[in-house]
Amino acid sequence: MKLHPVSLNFHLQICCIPPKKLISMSSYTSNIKTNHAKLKAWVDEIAALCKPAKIHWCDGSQAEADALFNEMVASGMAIKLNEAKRPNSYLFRSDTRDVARVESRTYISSKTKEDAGPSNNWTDPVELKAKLKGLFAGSMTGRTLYVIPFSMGPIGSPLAQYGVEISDSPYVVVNMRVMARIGQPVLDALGSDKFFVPALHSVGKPLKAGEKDVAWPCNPENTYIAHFPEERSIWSFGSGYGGNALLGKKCLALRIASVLARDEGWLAEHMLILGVESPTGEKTYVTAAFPSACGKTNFAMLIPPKELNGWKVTTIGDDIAWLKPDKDGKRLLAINPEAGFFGVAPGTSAKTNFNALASCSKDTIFTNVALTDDGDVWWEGLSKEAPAHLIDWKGNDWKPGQVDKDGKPVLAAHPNSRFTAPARNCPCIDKDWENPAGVPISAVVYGGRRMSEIPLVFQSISWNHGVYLGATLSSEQTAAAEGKVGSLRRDPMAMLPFCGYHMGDYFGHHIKIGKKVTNPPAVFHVNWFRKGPAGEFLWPGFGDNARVLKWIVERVQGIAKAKETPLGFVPNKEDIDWAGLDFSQAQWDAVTAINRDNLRKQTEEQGEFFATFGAHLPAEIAAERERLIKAL
Ligand code: O2Y
Ligand code: MN
Repeated sequence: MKLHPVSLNFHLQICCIPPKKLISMSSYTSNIKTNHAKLKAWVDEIAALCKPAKIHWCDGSQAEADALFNEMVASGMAIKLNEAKRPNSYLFRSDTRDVARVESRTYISSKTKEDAGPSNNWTDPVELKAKLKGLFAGSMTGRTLYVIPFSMGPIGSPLAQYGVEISDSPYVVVNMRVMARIGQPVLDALGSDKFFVPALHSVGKPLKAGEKDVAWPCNPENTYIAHFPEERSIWSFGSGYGGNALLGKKCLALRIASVLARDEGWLAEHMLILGVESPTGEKTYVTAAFPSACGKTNFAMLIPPKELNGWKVTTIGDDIAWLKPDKDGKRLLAINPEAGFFGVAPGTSAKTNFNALASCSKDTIFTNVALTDDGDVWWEGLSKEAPAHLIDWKGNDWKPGQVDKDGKPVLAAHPNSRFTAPARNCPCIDKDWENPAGVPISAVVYGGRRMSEIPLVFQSISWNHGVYLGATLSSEQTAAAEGKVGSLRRDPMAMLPFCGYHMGDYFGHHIKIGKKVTNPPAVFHVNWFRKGPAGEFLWPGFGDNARVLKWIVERVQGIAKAKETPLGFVPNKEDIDWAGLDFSQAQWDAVTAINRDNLRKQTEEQGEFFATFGAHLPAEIAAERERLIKAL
């Protein structure tokens, strides 16, 4: 990979900023203390297996992060961005073979295949552990082993979970520092014997004596993202990217946490959490699950149209929610276990998501976006016009309109390029986003990308009907690479790649949770993506989704009206606030129309999907489907 010198202009600009004292990792000593015998023994055991050159216990301080970034800039792994334009921010370029989560190499290695269920890759845990031990043996030779104690959730919260990631990637350390709470406060919370999830990670590229490192070490031929649910442990080998390597996120906060939640009576969900504040200051919290590429981060941070006088949206989280019954068994309380956003960059702009853009205006780690000549970042969709010259995500010169040898456009940023930004930088972050008690959840929203049949919004008639809506969540494919364009990808509760056990049992667990609280959240289904005969979107989306959100909140409050249909409760046009939007009755009819015959056919087709869960499918879910078929 080529690392380009950035332009003179950029150098002139950063020269005007007084240089930060350059601390190096070799002169940095973390002052960290623990008397957790099990943790120390685990670190010793892994060090003996992986044979690192050094061990560093991370304290999570700014000085430590500075030293790590300095080392990565010096080695060519990172590029410091223009301090005047993007303070305290860095750009990384991954190996071109290591650019996304790899579901085909992700395993739920429970004791039995039955417990992993039909939606997960499974290998016998004894066999997989033996294979992984072979791969990890000596894998950190020539590298530093970093010990990263981390908390998912505010430290000390009754809803938080602790983990310790061992990784040989300094990129992982600096990302984990943004995405979770790390360092001494976590060790203090762990005390001498508290439970933690051991999460082992190696890029799988040992360095021989004198061997020069590459900018992004990885081992794509031998990548494994393995979860051992009974042991509550994670072993990840060969990839340094995103969800494969930042083990607090998908691996702990969803796959392992879903198992903990099943066993302990709570929910670990692939859901954003937002707050809706009415003009009178009343706050209602809502969670929402959308399959990938359905605009979750945009919805979590939406800005309502100014004409919706005084209605505001605040963000608790954009990806994961943990929900627990409160001590009186009345309602569900939720936290966002994360501390940052690992957002997809392309398509993010001041128009689509002003708040996400503001979140990454400083203190941000960018991966696989393009570099501008003045040391800033750019990606497709950030501005209408691309700059006249860029260095693309592969490190090559790039000009607008560039095509490859087959005539295909060359992208400046990888489609899965990311920003890792602290949640505290988000202008609309909720004042209670770190409240250790969590926030009360009044509504759950499931959303799919459906071009026809499914109306803009409807409300379930009961919690169990809501579980059925989540279980049948699906999206039509948008890109040929993901499957046949337009074909339905079923993604129950948007958890298909993230549930750590049998999905049928997971539906049953949702049903049980509904019975554990006297006031379970109301459940809604939304579809922003309905299209007209010419392929045009029928709903404006983005900020106008706040109109739907307002109806949802007013339904919960018992204010808004709706009509009963076989699908559930659907608003009449007059039940929605149209201030500032000219939307005709015909447009409304088109975006909410129900074709009973087509819907019945689709509901009947769910039978094949449900059959894959065998006896694990709860009778309540089967009954909801039967009821709908009859009603249609
Ligand atoms: O490719 C990756 O590793 C990122 S995947 C991701 C990142 C942030 C939030 N959600 C997701 C996802 O796949 O759901
Ligand atoms: Mn996600």
